[in-house]
Amino acid sequence: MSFRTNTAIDYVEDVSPGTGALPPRAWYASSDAASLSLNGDWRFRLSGTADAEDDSFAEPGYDAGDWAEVSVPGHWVLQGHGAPIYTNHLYPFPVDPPRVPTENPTGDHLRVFDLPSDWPSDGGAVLRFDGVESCARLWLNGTDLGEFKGSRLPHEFAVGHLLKPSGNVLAVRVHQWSAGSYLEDQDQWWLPGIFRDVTLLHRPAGAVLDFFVHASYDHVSGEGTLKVDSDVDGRVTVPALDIDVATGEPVTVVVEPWTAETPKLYDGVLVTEGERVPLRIGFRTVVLEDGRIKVNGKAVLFKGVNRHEWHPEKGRALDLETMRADVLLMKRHNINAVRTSHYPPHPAFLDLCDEYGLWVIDECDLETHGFTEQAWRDNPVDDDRWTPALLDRAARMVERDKNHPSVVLWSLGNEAGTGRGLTAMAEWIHGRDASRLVHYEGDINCRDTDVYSRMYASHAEVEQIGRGLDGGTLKRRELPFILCEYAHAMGNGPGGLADYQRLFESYERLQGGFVWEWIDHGIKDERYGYAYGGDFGEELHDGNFVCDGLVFPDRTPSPGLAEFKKVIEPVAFTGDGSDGTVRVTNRQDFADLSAFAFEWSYQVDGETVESGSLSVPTLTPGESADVKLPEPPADNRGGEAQWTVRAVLAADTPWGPKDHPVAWGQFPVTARVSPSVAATAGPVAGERVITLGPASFDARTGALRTIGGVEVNDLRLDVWRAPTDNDDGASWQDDICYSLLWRKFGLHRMRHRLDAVELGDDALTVRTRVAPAAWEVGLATVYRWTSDGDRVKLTVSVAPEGDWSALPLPRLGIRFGLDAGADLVRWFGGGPGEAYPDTKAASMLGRWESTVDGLQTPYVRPQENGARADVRWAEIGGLRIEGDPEFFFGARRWTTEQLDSAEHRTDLTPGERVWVSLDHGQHGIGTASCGPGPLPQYHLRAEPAEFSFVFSEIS
Ligand code: IPT
Repeated sequence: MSFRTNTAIDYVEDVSPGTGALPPRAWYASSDAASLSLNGDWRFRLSGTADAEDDSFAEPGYDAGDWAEVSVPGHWVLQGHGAPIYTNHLYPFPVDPPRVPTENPTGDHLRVFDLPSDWPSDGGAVLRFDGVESCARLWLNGTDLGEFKGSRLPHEFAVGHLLKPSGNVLAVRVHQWSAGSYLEDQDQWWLPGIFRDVTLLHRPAGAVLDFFVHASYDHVSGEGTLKVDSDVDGRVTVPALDIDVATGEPVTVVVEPWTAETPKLYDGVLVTEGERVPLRIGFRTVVLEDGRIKVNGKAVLFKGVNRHEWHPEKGRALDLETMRADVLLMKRHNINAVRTSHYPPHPAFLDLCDEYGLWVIDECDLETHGFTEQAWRDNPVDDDRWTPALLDRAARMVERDKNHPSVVLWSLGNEAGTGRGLTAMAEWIHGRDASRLVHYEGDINCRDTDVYSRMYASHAEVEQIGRGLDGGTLKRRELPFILCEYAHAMGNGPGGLADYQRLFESYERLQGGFVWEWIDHGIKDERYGYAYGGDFGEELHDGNFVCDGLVFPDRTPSPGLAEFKKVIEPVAFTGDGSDGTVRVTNRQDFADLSAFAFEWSYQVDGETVESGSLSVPTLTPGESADVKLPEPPADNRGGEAQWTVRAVLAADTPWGPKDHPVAWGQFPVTARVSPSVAATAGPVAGERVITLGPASFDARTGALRTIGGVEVNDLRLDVWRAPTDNDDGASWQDDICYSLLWRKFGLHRMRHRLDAVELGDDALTVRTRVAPAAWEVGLATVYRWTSDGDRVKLTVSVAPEGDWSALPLPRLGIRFGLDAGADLVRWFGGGPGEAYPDTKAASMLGRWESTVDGLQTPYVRPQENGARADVRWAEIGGLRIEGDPEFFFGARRWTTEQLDSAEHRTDLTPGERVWVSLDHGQHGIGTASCGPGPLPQYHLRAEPAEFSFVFSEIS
């Protein structure tokens, strides 16, 4: 005998989007209809399976007094019930669509509420859920309202007939796993719960239902045409434009258009018999024309980021201030576009994009990436049974967000392979909204899409595409190109941003890209600081691949964001300054330069000696002008001199204060004079010690011991760095996992053989061979010390031996230990932040100061970090160090080996010494954690090298 278990939960594994919900419509906040937020503390009971408990809890009178509480919006796994799971693309359950595991954490949520005393007695009411992961069934006052899937999409239910003045019982059963989970395999934490708002909306008789604001802009006539289609007839007024028309009627007037650079919104009102709805209208026209995405007649260049919703304590339950923080940070870092990877965001985020000005690719809540493991067999997007669910998702996104001027492209989803379901979505979207373009990266031939989009293509390939030499279908060849993901910002990096930007600006077909990604999804955790995949005992996980953002989990900008800001700045300063002019270019697409004020300053040895304002013509987009610099100040003091020019905000703006820096450039005037030390002192051998000028050395080993009163230990050649995530690369591209190669050849366990300690008349020379066990490769390394009596100069010569051709060096320099009291660091060189050969654009030449702790970049998974580039001199722990040539400077309270073995920040504890690194070279960073490695010009090849440092004690 066989029997089927509980059929009452069949909906969980049903491919359909659900039953009972109202048709999707525009999301808006009414001016006058009452609403009641049901956010707050809800009673909560977790059970291990979908049917462990019956639904009697939904009955009025049920006593949930002994249940726990969770806050809504929220994820129960971040509130002490169960644990989050992180997988990139693998489904954390057996792939057997649409079946899900019997072990299916199910959260029963219960909330009893009264209506406010002034709640209107007429009309209806709607209960709106803005986001529930992944499947919910609900009851109001014991009546079953239905169930739904589509986690990051709104669902509304008509409930007016069920409401009572007081004691309403809203019961919601949420299942972590459902058929919908197969459609939601995004690279992120699996976080069940009611994670967006729950709201009860009064619907007066004659209220607005759905409406569609069509607001186009004719860039030739300068006129905008407004037409508001509304399910319920009414009037539309826009006072600033003297508009007062019936719904459905077009009206054309002269307007200021909306763009991300000039986000002009007109306030309006839609009035029906029963309701007033505020409108914020932005006039703009998006078209595909001449193979370009054009807005208001102009091709746009996306300087974008991929934004997941993230908060280190609340997961994807974001409050308005967190959303605003994202938008402000983006605007302040010159970012002009967001792809809402990989689902429609909280609707308030799009309001902010309208208001502050960001182009948006609004992406549907759809990813089936895990099916790649079975060559996409059974992929729901190519199976007609799932098509209603896909169309439902497309409609819920488009209908909800269609009135946002910021949304310029709809995206079908991410990494879902190809199939008829996607085609159906694209057709439906094109039919419903002809005023925007359709994007989907997986559609490699652009069968259904209006833009050719790729992720992580190398610079070389992007250049081929830019030149139109990439081939592909005829349709694709006529389309513009974007990188919907590039520059994987995991850990230290991304490297190569400036090189991508140069390509975007060189080829018209390339319309920019979206850095992957905005924020590290680290979870605040007492044990680790921030937790990542595997920290919750997941049986399958993808480690810290979830921490790959331009901002840390707490939204502190990482050096990658500073680099991106520099690379995409809206004003370029070029030329060499030597002829007394600098070329200023307006790199914006729409605005002139009138929002910016310009300044010059003149530095000698990094110190500003004079500054003033620079007058720059307002320049139309794309236009350049040669601007005259003042006469250079007479007093060069024989030092290294340069101009710095900057563009800052001329006045307060909604997103940044007056004087907020937006762009800069530097132009050398007189070159640096390298330090010179006359070798006038000679080494003097004592019994145990050799002295040379201010320095003393171990007589047997030639090892440096002191410089003046400063003790120095273990000074020696260093080639090892704690591999970055990009050095570690990705499993699917082993060939560029440099750290594998480095470890294989033992660069982390180099041995230092002492060959000779030679005392000459004017130099102490220590000859060594630095090499790993088991291999023939080695570095013949000579340390030559000279002194003028006050200072001591070390010249390091390195000659590779053996075949190093396939093996770049992680770094090449020296390291040494100083007393732990060393703390304050001052330097003249690149700063204020870290920089490596291919992440150096934002490194500004100047005088900088920090503490040792302040030099560290807190990558969630510890790795090489904190180098300052182009350093002329640095001071630390009583020592002054001058480089010839300039060097990378770093200092930390732990060794490279400790940094290498740490998995979380909490594994790093200060030791007895401060370890200083002076590097002649660093290997580039690249983005091989998902994408190309460093470009060849940033490889640190093992080649003969010579570099010097002059040490003196600071008196
Ligand atoms: C790409 C995904 O679209 C994105 O969600 C994220 O996983 C990113 O990679 C890496 O962090 S897919 C890529 C592995 C081809």
